[in-house]
Amino acid sequence: MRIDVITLFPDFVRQCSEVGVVGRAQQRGLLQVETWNPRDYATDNYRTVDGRTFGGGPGMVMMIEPLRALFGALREASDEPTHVVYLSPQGARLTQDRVRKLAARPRVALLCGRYEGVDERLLAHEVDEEISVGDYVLSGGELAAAVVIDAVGRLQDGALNDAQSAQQDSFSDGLLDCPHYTRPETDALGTVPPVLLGGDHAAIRRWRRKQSLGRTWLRRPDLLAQCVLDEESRALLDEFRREHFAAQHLEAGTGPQD
Ligand code: 4HQ
Repeated sequence: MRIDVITLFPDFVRQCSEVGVVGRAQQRGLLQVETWNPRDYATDNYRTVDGRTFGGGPGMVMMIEPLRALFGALREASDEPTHVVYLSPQGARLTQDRVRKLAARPRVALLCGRYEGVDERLLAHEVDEEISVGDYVLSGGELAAAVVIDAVGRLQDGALNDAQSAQQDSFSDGLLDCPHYTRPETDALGTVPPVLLGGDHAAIRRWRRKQSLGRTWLRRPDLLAQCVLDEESRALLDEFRREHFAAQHLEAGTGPQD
């Protein structure tokens, strides 16, 4: 897939996308990230890309004209239609579901705003989808775009090896990830759950599923409420809850009878 990023800071976005799994996906030709700088499409001597906001008040707004010219060039240069995303706190929250849908498209353009954002008329005309990476304010859309590139890039076929498999991720089934451990087996900080050392793969799968369910119940009940659990999952979650309450009573030196 190809991602075009429209940004006043192309070097920053490119550097963000060149590391790790997603950088490797680009080297393998699974993902292509290109940048477009609105400043290159400004027509005055100062290469102006922003103007004062009508109605007064502080802050600048990215102007229509350079972006119109840029989108003209971008669409001219693409053989396929491009799905255009504007990153902003007013957008729909980015979820793994949205990431999957974007990852399935052949071409996506990410429009990064600086200052107070982009003239609304340009957005209405060029943008297909507005996405937010969370309810906080960034100083520009670049970091949000880097988040999208990373999450989408790693889902490209061949980007992850078996060990990294996307199926094991948090959210791949709507649940949080289970805990992970590595050497040493025993440490001053504690011991590894024995089931993980035993080599009983069915028991390990069951334990991991139970932890995923339990952690989602403890930490993100909102996510759990969205899940349809089969009978085995409900049983595992019940088991987790019983163990959780038993451990709590043990800690408090009380029992369910108190
Ligand atoms: N901004 N999710 C304001 C964000 C943001 C977010 C990007 C700041 C756009 C104009 N983008 N500019 N949160 O805070 O995506």
